[in-house]
Amino acid sequence: LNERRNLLTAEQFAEVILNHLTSSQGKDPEHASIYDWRMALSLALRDQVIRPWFASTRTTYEAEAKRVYYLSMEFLVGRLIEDVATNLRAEDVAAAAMRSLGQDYGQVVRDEPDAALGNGGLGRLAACFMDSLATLGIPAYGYGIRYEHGLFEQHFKDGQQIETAENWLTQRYAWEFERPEVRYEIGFGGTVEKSGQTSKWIPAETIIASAYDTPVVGWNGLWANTLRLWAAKPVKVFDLDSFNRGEYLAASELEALARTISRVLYPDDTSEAGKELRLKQEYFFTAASIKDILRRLDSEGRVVRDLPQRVAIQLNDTHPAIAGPELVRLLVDERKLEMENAIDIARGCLGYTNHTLLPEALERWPEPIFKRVLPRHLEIVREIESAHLKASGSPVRILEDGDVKMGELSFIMAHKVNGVSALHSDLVRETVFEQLNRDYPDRILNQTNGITPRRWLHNCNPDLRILINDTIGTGWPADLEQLEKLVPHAQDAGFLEAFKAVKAKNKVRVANWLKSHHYIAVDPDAMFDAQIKRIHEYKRQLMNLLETVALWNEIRDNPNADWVPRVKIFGGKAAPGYVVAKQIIHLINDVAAVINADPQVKGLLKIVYPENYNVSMAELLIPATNLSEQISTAGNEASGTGNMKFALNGAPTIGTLDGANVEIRERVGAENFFLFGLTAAEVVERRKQQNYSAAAIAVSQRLSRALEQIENGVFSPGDPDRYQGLVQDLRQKDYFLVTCDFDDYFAAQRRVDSAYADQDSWTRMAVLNTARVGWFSSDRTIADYAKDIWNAHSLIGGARQ
Ligand code: 26V
Repeated sequence: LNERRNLLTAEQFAEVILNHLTSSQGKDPEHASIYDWRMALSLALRDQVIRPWFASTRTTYEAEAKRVYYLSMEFLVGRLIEDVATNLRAEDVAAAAMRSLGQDYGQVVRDEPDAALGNGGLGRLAACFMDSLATLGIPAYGYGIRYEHGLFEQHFKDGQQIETAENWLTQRYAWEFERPEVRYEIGFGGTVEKSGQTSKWIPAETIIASAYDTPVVGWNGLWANTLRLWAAKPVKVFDLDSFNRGEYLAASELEALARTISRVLYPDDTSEAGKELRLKQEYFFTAASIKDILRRLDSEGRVVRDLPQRVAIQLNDTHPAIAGPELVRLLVDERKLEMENAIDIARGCLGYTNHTLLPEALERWPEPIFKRVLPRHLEIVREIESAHLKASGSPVRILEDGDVKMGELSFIMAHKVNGVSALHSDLVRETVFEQLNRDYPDRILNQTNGITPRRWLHNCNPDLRILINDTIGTGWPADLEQLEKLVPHAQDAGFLEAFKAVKAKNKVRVANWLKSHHYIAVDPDAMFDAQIKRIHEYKRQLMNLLETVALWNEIRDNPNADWVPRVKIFGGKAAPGYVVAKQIIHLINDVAAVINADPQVKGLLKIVYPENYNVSMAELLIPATNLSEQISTAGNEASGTGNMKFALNGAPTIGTLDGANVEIRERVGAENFFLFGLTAAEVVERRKQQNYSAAAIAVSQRLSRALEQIENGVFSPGDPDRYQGLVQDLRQKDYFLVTCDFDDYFAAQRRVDSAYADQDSWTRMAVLNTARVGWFSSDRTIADYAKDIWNAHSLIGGARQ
């Protein structure tokens, strides 16, 4: 196994880079741009991944090992240079090589655009899972879509969000290999031909799914898996006849139409779009992946009866739910299995992860659309439904109210269904799938999310990495619970001092970046309080902002009190069609403009909201944060993973008992977590009461005042009515109970202030957060999926070295 890594010296590596600069980029050092250098470095690193990649394929084949297929509409990968370099343990060699070539390694690293093929938590989780699958040496493929345009770029104009197309593929993507020979025809529409017992789907249109492979290397370079992304291409690239007739647009129309399927990532992660194109995207990448899986099975001389022993297919939410009907279709229509047998075989392979309970995010497809795009699959869904009704006597249907319900379909077609935190899995059992849980009592299980410690500590927080290495050794990146060994050091004044110094340095780094990239001055000695995530009502950025306004009032009323200086950092995008979320963004920026210009709170309170939050920005901000805001309405955040990233980097949480916050608090200790707010059960009860928000506002002076200021235009003097609607909703409905939790939140923030004032005890809290969250490594999560759902195994003994 150790032969897998090709350890080069810095000199040798520099030569490889230089070779790529000339041979791959066609430049000499005198004329190379930073892009050329980045390509050369990336390709040189990619070269080093090939050996473990091939060796992993060979090992898997020889061991006849079961493979895991992770089907996900989103992979929010971010940058890869540092990730690959550190996993190969070649970061020093790479940096030294670049230095010897006269290049600034850090600058080249930061030149890489994020691969932003995801919206948020669900997509980033898929990327962390790919890292852990490779680190654990589990044979696996990630399957997804090679979007031409990733998540839109966010700009602010007069405080409002403007979206522009993201364009990562205008530059070559250094990490991928195009596989023109791996292509499948994917059909849409058409009719179903019957003859006797057999059915055959005759699609009306066909496009090509074409594979692009990115190797994903694990820690220590011992194993590499493949992320295979599908691009849509036309069957016929160009219509020469049209061209010759002078119809130039028509000549390329086929190509443009086909490519539409993989053109753009859907930017809405809550409201069910119900758009035909989205269904086509889902079927496109799922069908290509299933064909690829069966082709591999065939090539290994296996029969489809072996599928459940050979193959585990995990559905990342319902987006690839059509995998069930598609696999059944291929087994029945093309391989002539009996329907019920085919359904059982498919179920033996499939697992389904639920990531949200929000009703508007649960996918349902109107039957007419479904039938138009996938006529044969609709028939198969009916067969699946009858088999389920017959076997279980359950009243739950897949087809209901004219819709195909993808959650029910996924549940019924999967042998295991999991939630993503303990609380969320309980709610999955008790709410959306209550009846199905009774029908299939052993199907639901929990798999609490995790994060990769390589990206989210080792790489993003180099000074903390060094301090931890010096204190407990270097075993932790592959065995994160070793961080427990830091616990005794929480009593060591010298260690606390060093830990605090790391945080201070990271804050200076952010302050400098805010100055140079956003022209904002912040005091690095102030508390950095961050809420960075998608803008959603249930995440309650609005409550955070109201608390900021109330604090502003309080400081102005008592300017001579002992205030703890704070910088409130917001980051995040709103779905382009989510009007309320966009108003919240506008309001954050409006409030920031007023508060930041107020001399009375200068040095005490500041709001910063850098535009275009993404994975790379998270890597910069998280290590510099003192306080992590995880304040969703209990029962709504399935897990959260940002919460884990902050705790790991020494930022205690202010939060509700929601998602994985519950488990984080249990592990770090209640005394190291600032808890407030209604519980999930209390939220349900409160919603039954009449006028709960009016009642909550009536008893809170602070809240009333802040709401009045916002609705009277204090923060929008040129347009005083701007936020009437937003505030009216809080007064009259407030579905997410911002008003009900406000006072408790404000009080918790003041407990934070006092705790922060004692810097020694605050740092001790921060250390204990880092020390006790090792369990939230995605290595643990993946090991548990492998054991409880996939029955898949590691093919490397010594990953933890
Ligand atoms: C839904 C839809 C609906 C149709 C349009 C496109 C689209 C895209 C994504 C989604 C599902 C979003 C669900 C999601 O991201 N859930 C988050 O998953 C994280 C990983 O498990 C978890 O930590 C977050 O709490 C949860 O909100």
